[in-house]
Amino acid sequence: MSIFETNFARENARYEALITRPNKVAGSYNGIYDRYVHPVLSAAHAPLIWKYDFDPKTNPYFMERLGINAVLNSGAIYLNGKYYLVARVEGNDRKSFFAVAESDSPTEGFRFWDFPVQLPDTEPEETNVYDMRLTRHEDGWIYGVFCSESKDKSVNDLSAAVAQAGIVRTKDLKTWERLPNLKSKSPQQRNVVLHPEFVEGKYAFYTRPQDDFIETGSGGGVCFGLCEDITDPVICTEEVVVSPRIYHTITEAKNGAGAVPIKTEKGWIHIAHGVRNTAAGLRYVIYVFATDLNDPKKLIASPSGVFIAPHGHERVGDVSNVCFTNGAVVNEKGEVYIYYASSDTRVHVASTTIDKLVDYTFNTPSDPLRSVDCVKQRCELIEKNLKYLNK
Ligand code: M1P
Repeated sequence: MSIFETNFARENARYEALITRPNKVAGSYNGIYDRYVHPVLSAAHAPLIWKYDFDPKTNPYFMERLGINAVLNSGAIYLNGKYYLVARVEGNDRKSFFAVAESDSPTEGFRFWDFPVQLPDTEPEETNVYDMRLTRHEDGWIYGVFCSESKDKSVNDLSAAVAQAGIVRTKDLKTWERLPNLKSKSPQQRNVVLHPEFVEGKYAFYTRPQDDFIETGSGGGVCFGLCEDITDPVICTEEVVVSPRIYHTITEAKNGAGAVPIKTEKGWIHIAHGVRNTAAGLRYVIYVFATDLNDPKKLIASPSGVFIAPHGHERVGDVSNVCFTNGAVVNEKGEVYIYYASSDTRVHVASTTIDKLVDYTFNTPSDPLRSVDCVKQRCELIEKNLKYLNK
């Protein structure tokens, strides 16, 4: 066999083994959700045809020509019995794009379609796109809202950028119509999510106003605003804070909406991310809050602290100490699958049920915000348990 043939056969076998590898629940337990042993997507899940030139004449060593660096923050949708992830794929060139991976199972077997999403090129200044949230809206469209990033030409700094919310819509995840970027009063927006239902007859967005590309500055947290016309998307109401940043909590530095809110009998459940600063840099974790069914900007439950934090090998990657989600699905059995990325490098899944998520959201005490009160809160639990044990 030629070098090309040997290398091709080995890499193809490795790829197929990876895609068909069974996944299983990991050992850690909290009663709230299960984690899984293997990521559901990673750079190694990128099809070989995306990376290699398959012609032995022009690529005798079977060498990567266009490498993939990472597969991370993934939108998710459950359609006609199949699970679809619209992942952020980052090439070796640092540019991200979107690609659809499909599976019959929520926890394994995700295989990318042959071609990535080819977004209509309607924003000439746009350099990078990432982190799509997929909303199945009651108007009949599936919307993808993502970060559209361009260079900030107002300052003489090569790393200065502007983040805006890009919007596309589709019926089949294959053909995508691009709508104008969302306009709001904030100079920058990232982590914008479209609510799945009309609110007061209007489209409703969870936004994250920010003064700067990295720092949210005066931005008070995850906000909510309405929009009259999705084809000319402008936030026409005041952006009111729904889930605030709070001193000495997991949202102190910033936070952002994550998965599209999940409708339950008790309220909309939001799975978001919170960021705090540490001596080792920013730490991103996933947290949960709930809003009122009839008024989705009204916060009605705030379970204390972390829902998912990076564990073990999840803690290390291109941007270490990060857990981030922008996609979760619910199937007809009431099972919930939360797709989260670790350290901007790979995508994992955590599974739970609507019943457990509701129990977690509405029965986990909220953060009393001071150590002394946290001790009281814990002592109350201990006293209750001791009474129960000594009964
Ligand atoms: O690197 C961590 C995350 O940083 C950003 O999130 P935020 O806007 O809250 O800082 C996003 O760019 C996200 O893609 C990334 O995972």
